[in-house]
Amino acid sequence: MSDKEKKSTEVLESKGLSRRGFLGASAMTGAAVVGATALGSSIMSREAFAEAAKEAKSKTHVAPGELDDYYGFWSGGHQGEVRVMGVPSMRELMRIPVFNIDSATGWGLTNESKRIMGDSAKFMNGDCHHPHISMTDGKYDGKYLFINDKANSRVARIRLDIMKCDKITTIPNVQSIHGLRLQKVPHTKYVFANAEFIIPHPNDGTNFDLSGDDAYTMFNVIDAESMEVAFQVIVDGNLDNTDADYTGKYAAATCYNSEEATDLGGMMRAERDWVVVFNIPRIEAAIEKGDFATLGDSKVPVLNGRAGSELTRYIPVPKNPHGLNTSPDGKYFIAAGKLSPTVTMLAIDRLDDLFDDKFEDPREVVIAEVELGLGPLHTTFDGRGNGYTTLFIDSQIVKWNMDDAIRAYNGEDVKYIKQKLDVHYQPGHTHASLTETSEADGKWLVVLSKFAKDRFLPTGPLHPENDQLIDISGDEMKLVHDGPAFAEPHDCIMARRDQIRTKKIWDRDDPFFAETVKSAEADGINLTADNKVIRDGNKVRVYMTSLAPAFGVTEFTVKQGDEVTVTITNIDQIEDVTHGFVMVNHGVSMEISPQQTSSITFTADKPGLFWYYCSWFCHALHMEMCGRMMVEPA
Ligand code: K7E
Ligand code: CUA
Ligand code: CA
Repeated sequence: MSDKEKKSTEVLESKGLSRRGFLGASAMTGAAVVGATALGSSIMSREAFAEAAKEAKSKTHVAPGELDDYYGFWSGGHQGEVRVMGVPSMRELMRIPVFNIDSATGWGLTNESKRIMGDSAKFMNGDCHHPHISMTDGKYDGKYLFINDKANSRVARIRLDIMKCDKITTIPNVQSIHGLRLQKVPHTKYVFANAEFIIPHPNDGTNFDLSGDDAYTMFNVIDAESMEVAFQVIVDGNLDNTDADYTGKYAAATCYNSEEATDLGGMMRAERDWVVVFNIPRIEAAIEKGDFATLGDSKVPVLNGRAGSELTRYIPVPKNPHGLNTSPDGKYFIAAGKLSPTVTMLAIDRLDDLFDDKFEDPREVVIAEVELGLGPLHTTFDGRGNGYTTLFIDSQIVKWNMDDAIRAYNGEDVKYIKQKLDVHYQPGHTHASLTETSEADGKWLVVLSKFAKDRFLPTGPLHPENDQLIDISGDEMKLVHDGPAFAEPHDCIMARRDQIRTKKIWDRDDPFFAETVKSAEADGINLTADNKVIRDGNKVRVYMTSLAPAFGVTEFTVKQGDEVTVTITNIDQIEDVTHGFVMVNHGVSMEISPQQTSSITFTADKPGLFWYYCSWFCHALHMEMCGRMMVEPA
């Protein structure tokens, strides 16, 4: 401990508070700054601290057997999955593997998941940032959740009725899908996905120059049902985050590299970069008219949306802007300044005039640009007219009133900043309950802090992050919970629990494993009844049922070098009775939930006897649920 720290600990202890207690108390009341320098003025009494802690506990406490009010979906960042959380308990309910390989469920190992991953199944990593739930009329419809993969330029869809990924699309002609949002109105027909990095076209190794017109990145729009890329729009600069409006007409994206530089210094040169607005009906009309080109082998319509095009408008905003968020009243696109201490509010109802060239200066759509603090990254809303913006450098979340911000921008003497609350530490995204919909309910706010430092038991050089839960239902923000998170939930989304309707057991005709059912039928197999081994040259197909606590086939024989496909149908009808299948020493593992069919293919490359067993605890005799594969030498 340094002298300074020792001193502060002494002072704290003399006031009946530990350093840790001080951190907690200060955070809970939103009082002043954390740290030894701010001692004295902001210390609560011991009683007040105990009272605040008790209140916080009662707010987030979801007793054993009780259910949370909200589903939260957290991105898993460069870990590649989506995590399902209960809010306000912040309990982790489930993990949905998407861009990663998952040993428990067999994601990335089973034939069903490999089919969904398609050509990109060869990649074992992903980097997901932005999970978003499909909407109808500006409200969550609970059908799908979409998420980007920055690492391998993909967009995935999760079916929320089964909480499994059912489609993954690699976006052609671009690198690194980052910002992702959905069309809100009339329904999520389109997924808007920003590609971040500028690349040469064609990118075939003949040209590495990024300065010419044949180097660019694109705004990508995916059909939410088919998951095919509907169109791509060439832009100037690059693209970071995006959001859509509540008319279905506009999407907007931040650009931090208007300089089109390849180095850090260059990307920070300009005082302003921009928000680019996309006019969706005009783009659709241009495609209708055949006003597009294609690139290479891709059939996706590519349109020119560079400055001067009728399809886009470029609005200068300061400086390396990052988050782009639509207020739930549908009035504003709000860009967070990142290298500028400001947020810029763009009036969506002025965009028609902007596109009709009624303004000399595109900055006419800027209705306010106000200072909030250092390093503003993302904004969320309570549905009562307030925005909440994370301040990365200040390690704070700032609550500000949008109407007051506009009045202040117009010269009135109003305080638009309502409160600043310390968060721990360096927050990125923030998300309030139902905030991306017209139903923003102003109850809970999650702040996803990038650094946990000393907030949890130490875990070695690699620390968890810290997802903090803040009660925003009253006038004051109150920090009520710290939740450690593994790398790196950039963003999360919360929906009311009644908005998500899940299946209890699988339907036998579920498309998730329909291909597997089809090929079994071609083998003359009735999956829910038959236990059979079919030999087809050096391919062996083993079909079996599982019913707790036994597999339908408990021994089978193959030849060394055979390609073996094991297809298992769980004929248990009881909710929660999931079986697993692990073939020892073969890298084979998968989940088979009630009424599900799962299959996995491997090579029996070693002669000998190999046990297989059930890996999901299903029965008192779960350990006994096993069988043997005999591999005869070639
Ligand atoms: Cu701010 Cu990828 Cu949404 Cu991270 S991005 S924080
Ligand atoms: Cu079947 Cu454990
Ligand atoms: Ca810049």
